[in-house]
Amino acid sequence: MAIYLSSFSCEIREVHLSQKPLEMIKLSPKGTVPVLLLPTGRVIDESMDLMKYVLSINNPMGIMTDYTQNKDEVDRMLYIFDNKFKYHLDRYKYSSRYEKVDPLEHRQKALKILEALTVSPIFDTNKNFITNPKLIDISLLPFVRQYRIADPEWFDTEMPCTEIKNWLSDFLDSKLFNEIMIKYKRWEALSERVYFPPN
Ligand SMILES: N[C@@H](CCC(=O)N[C@@H](CS)C(=O)NCC(=O)O)C(=O)O
Repeated sequence: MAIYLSSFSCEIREVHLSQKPLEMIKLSPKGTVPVLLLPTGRVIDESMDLMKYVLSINNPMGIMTDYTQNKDEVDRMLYIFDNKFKYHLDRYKYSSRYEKVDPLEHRQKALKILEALTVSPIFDTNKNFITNPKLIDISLLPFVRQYRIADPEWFDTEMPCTEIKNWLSDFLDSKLFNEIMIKYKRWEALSERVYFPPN
């Protein structure tokens, strides 16, 4: 979303995490996606660094205004989601991969974090996501989307936090989300180059 919104253009290589290409590991041995290779040879392999980089070059819609106006609170929330929320999300969504975890306990702990977000000054209670997305939207909504996917029926019918439900639903219906969710074939050394956004 940050690449798309910044009108940055890049070659995109779809990677299967079960078969990471050597070309990727050579650029970034820690083996996580995304990995962005710049023409200068610089490699950016943390999603937040990547977002901030492309948006610092071109930020036509003022996506970073929440960050410039309230940097400490945005950083605090990003940290909580990257660490605590992700921790509970993994144990809720993939509980069988962990020993002795109660997925519902982790669902509840993640819910508390979502509730805390809704009372933070950076949470846009006017829900301007569609016309006016902010860094906090494009960085946190993918986590919330995963939280819903773990049990869509519970999320849609019983999850008590309506602000979060509406926020996610605006996102899932948005042109932005639907234009960036493109299914790509796995990249191989001899594949034709594929560009994002598509021409
Ligand atoms: N802190 C990293 C985390 C990236 C991350 O964990 N990405 C996942 C996919 S969403 C991944 O590449 N996992 C590696 C694996 O499953 O082997 C970032 O924000 O870029």
